Amino acid sequence: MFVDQVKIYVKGGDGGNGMVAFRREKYVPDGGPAGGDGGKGAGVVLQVEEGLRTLMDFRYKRHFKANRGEHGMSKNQHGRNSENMIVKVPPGTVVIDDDTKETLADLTEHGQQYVVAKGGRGGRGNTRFATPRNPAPEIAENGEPGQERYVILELKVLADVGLVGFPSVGKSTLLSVVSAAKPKIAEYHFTTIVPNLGVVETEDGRSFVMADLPGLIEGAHEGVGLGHQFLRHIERTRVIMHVVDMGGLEGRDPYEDYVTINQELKEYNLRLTERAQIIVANKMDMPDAEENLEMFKEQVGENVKIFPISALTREGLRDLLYAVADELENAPEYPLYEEEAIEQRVVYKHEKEEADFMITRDPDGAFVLSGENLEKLFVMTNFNHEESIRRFARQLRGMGVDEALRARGAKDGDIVRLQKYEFEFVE
Ligand SMILES: Nc1nc2c(ncn2[C@@H]2O[C@H](COP(=O)(O)OP(=O)(O)OP(=O)(O)O)[C@@H](O)[C@H]2O)c(=O)[nH]1
Ligand SMILES: [Mg+2]
Repeated sequence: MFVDQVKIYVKGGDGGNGMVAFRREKYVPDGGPAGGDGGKGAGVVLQVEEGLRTLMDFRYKRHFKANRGEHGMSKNQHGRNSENMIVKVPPGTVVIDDDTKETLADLTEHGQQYVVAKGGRGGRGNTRFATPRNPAPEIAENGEPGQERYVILELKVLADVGLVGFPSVGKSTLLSVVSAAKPKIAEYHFTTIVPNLGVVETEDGRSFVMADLPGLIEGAHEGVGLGHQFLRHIERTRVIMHVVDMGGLEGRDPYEDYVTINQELKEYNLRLTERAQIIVANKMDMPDAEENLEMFKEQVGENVKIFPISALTREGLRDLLYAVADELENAPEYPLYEEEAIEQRVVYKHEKEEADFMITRDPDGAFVLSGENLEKLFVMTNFNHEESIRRFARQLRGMGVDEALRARGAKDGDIVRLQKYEFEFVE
């Protein structure tokens, strides 16, 4: 099975900062605290969109950063929460954490959502820190940082479009020029022995999956040649591109070929004839091609769509791909019964249990503090206010940081680093 895969970076919006402010009333020099809370940062939300078939859109945009919450304001006004950022994904998208390789979500139903990066909560303003003992605190929190990570999106794709035709008509060549697939191409028959899939994008930004199948010959439905086992793959596709060689080099008659292949499809499974079929008249760069095409047109009649192209010179591809994308928009799905029993994967999520902090030493002897919880506490501290800083020091003590530093041999005046900041260890 062909897997489309892309790695993206997601970051939830940081929460807005809480504010330190005081009421200013006439004749009251220092009113009560009046700093509002920051708003919540937006999450990055993956949402299933039925119409999408591939992860092509992520080729161009791989970074998704949601908006931060608005900062708290004076007069106890809270900052606004930010709206989640919705990122559309095709049904069948599996979300994997790039670090842990853990499956985070398996998105299948239209509209299904998964918060892939949570937004941070808003920091509290100083009003929230008022107590009877400290009625006018100069303490506010900064917003909580939004979650950030790299995730892998994976999509197992089935072909939307199947290329059928006699051997050597140019099916693999066509796939190779409209997608990044690199199928083997050669002038001998049955070069392709397994189907190759490629993601195709039209100039107007639509995309679909095309399968290049081994050549069919007369009797394929009975197991002649290689095509038989691959007729199965055609069953899944919703549009058939029937490639006909207009070069006429091997003395074969394009119309006869065309009739033979259609007969094979029909004998194999009647329902294959219900598929929308687009005729691709290939090798139009050859000397006799125009003449052959005219004759072919007369033979097949009026109401069959024919797209003359040359996979070699890449002529006519744009219109052909547009026509395929148009057909796909209207074509029904053809579920295979054997695929009904798609395994329903249950996703078990476990939040990482982590130590609150870690202590290491830099070569210069400084103690280095790290750890997700500690760093979060740090960025949520408003260092503009002495009182906020003292609160941070208390929180560190509460987490056992002082004790642990002492145990590692820290003495009064030693340097302690946290991210790019330095403190002095004070006994
Ligand atoms: N002149 C010309 N030659 C082409 C064109 N497209 C393909 N060919 C040649 O035709 C030969 C067969 O091409 P393939 O793409 O391997 O054909 P295929 O239909 O995939 O063949 P099988 O895999 O064997 O069924 C190669 O030598 C190609 O270079 C075209 O538009 N013009
Ligand atoms: Mg081939």
